[in-house]
Amino acid sequence: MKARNIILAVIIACFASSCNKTPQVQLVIMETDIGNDVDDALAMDLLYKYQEEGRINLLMVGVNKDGTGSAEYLDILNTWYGYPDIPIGVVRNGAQAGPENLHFAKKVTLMKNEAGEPLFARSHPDYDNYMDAHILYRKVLAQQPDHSVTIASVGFSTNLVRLLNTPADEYSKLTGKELVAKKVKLLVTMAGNFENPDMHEYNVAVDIPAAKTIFEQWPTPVVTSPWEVGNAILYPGSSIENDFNWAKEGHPVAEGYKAYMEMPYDRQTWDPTAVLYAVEGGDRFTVSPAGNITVTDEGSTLFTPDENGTRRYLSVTPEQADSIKAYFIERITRIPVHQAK
Ligand SMILES: [Ca+2]
Repeated sequence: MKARNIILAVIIACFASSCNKTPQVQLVIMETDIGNDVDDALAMDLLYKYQEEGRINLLMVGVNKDGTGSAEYLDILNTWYGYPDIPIGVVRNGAQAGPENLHFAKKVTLMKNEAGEPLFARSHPDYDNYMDAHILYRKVLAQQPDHSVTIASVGFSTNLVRLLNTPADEYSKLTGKELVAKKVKLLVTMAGNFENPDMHEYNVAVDIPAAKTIFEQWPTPVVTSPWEVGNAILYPGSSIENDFNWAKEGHPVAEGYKAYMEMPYDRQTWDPTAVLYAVEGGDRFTVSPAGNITVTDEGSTLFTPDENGTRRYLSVTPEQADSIKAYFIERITRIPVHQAK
């Protein structure tokens, strides 16, 4: 083939395979009540794996569980996975204000090695001085392109409502609601139950007024992965026992899993399903038509189809559940790049 023809062939091949497109790095924010249930930790693992693959830029993590244990555990995770400077914002006087219980994340922060030193390294151990999450959102969002950020919210909606209610400040002239409308593309929540209206799903029930505000007033599209989705996909305790032996000095997610309940147990993957949708979209799920979601005073979530609505919820067939479960195991058991060095 003559040189000119080779160049032509390459150009044609490029068009055919879209090789001229650079893969888009998604801008993602995680909002978590990590410490209450271990699925938040599995969800964080998924996010770090997407980050190391160059598929996302995790801009910040907001914590909506009171106390410093959650932030300290997230600092451990950020450090262990090789991203020590992902900023963490916290809640003060949130929905679970009061003395902090000895939750699984707190237990991991207290773990020691054989020499009696902390088992896991920290990077920013000034947890009492972490920024309020709803203000950190303003700082971070103000720097992003318009309509570019996806938020995955897998705990209570306290910080997100506080963000909506913020006034203009040093970071942006916009109100919180205006800033969200301008910068955020999509909010994905783990919340609600659309199979059983009598069930008051935990993330909704702990802060019902906040959940009401989010589903009824949040100014971007919202997709929620409800209780029944994560309930259909159980992460196997046998994987925690068998698939992490490569982590000779401890794995902060596997240690958290073992500290959460008596082993072995299989656990629902509520929060990982929300993260999966936030990053990869709906291909692995069944997505409802557009509609509206309301939250009752008791904490039930009700869906009304409406072609002009901006709310949707996920469901899974048994086949989809099996496929997502295998996908989660494959990704979560993978050695992070930072640990393989
Ligand atoms: Ca959670």
